[in-house]
Amino acid sequence: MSRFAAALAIALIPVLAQVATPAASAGTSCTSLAALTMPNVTIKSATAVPAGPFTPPGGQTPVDGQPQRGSTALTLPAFCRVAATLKPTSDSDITIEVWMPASGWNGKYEAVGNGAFSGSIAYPAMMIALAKGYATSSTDTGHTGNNAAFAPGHPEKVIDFGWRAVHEMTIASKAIVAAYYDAGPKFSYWNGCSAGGRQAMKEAQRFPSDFDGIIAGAPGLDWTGRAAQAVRVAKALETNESARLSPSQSQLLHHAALQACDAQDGLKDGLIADPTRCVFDPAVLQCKAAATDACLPQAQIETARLIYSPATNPKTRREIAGLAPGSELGWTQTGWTASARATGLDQFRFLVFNDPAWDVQKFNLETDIARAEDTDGGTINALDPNLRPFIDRGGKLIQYHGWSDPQISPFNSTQYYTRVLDAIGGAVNVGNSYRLFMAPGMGHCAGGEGPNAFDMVGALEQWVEHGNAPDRIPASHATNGVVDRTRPLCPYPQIAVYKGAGSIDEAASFECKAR
Ligand SMILES: [Ca+2]
Repeated sequence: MSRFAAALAIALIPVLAQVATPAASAGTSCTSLAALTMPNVTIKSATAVPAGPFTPPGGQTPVDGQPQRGSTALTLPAFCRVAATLKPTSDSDITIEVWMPASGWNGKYEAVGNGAFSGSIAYPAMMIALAKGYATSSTDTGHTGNNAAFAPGHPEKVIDFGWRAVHEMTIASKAIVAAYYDAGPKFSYWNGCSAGGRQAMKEAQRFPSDFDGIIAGAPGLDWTGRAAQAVRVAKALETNESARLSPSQSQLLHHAALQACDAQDGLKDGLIADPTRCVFDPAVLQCKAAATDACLPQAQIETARLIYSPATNPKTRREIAGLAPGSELGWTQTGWTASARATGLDQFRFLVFNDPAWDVQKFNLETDIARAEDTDGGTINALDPNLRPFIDRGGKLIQYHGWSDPQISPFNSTQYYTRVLDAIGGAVNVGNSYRLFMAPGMGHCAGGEGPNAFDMVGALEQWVEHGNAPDRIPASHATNGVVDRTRPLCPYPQIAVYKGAGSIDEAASFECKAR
């Protein structure tokens, strides 16, 4: 037991004694949590929220079960809502919320992740978890606002954002759950995508005992490499309007990429199942004479090549991934997504150069990839391939990534997976604990032309609680709310291979196979 945990246990004794029958008097026991004392934790409020429609601060609510901004409130069961401030250092100011069902708790804890530079509680994801019966929590990662202006002069806040806020939140949340129910969670899970996927990997790498199971969606694990790529492309296009790709040119490029690689995976279905084998040269679209809508000028060919192309960290020789063929419909006219550009710009001006006036035109490919990685020093980047401690304690990790992600390159996921195999001994050792599921045609955490809806939490629970490793995970695609295709997602490097009979829109017609 750590010093912190020992102090916590002592602090909890009087509280637990008061909570004799938590299920029968949940309201009372909820408000009594306000008196809970823990080192470096200040409980700000403990409120019994009645069942009914709930609109969180900021109005963010889930849409179709996805934690995106929406307009309708979700009806939630009655729950205990605890808000607390954590100060693991004198410069820390970490806000967390912990929500616990007043009745019908499934005995589990599901922590949820953030996006980009975070800076706010992920209420929509908490609402989804709570509605399913989980105790759940989220943190603002130690600052407010979705940018990195907090960073200069605040190295401890950078660490809080990098990994400490999530870890401290997890420790405090488990204690609050234990105090409320008079029993800690039977199982603890992490569920996050994008920045939340990066947080997932950080937990698996640094704190192997925090979670029994971890879901890492589209992880921004090469945070500085992604920042460099987005800024590299923005630099080339922001002052050179004539080299940008219009939406119709991106569409043209997308069709050409499909033309080159769709059938290569064994089935012409509008999806590139294995972009690692896709050899696509945008030059096939080069205008032969005067430019028309059906061809691309030389400048646009070069832009496409730039967006696909990897760079290299000149110091480590590690590849910094470009985007995959098939992702073109998600590109913006200045390259990667606006969020990727904004996050990249903030990384350099606030965290690398400590100069709010730094602009993408100052980016130097030869020096700044390494400089960004060195400056970070593994604080935000989640590149450590040693998952051995997490695996040895029995942890399970499901990682997923859309192949058409225009925001965080899917090659980040495949490259990291390969590095883990290299580091700790091959697929046989790793496959019982860590599996990667690549989703053809899926965008960033959601959306896209490919099947992009699935139940990762359910798959993880089967693995953790019943020992059923996910050999295939059912996924579906819907148009206007109507499912028009189902397809299994397969553990990488397997892909879903058509059996040769039956509908290509039915998952049953496919098997997961290595090619
Ligand atoms: Ca195909």
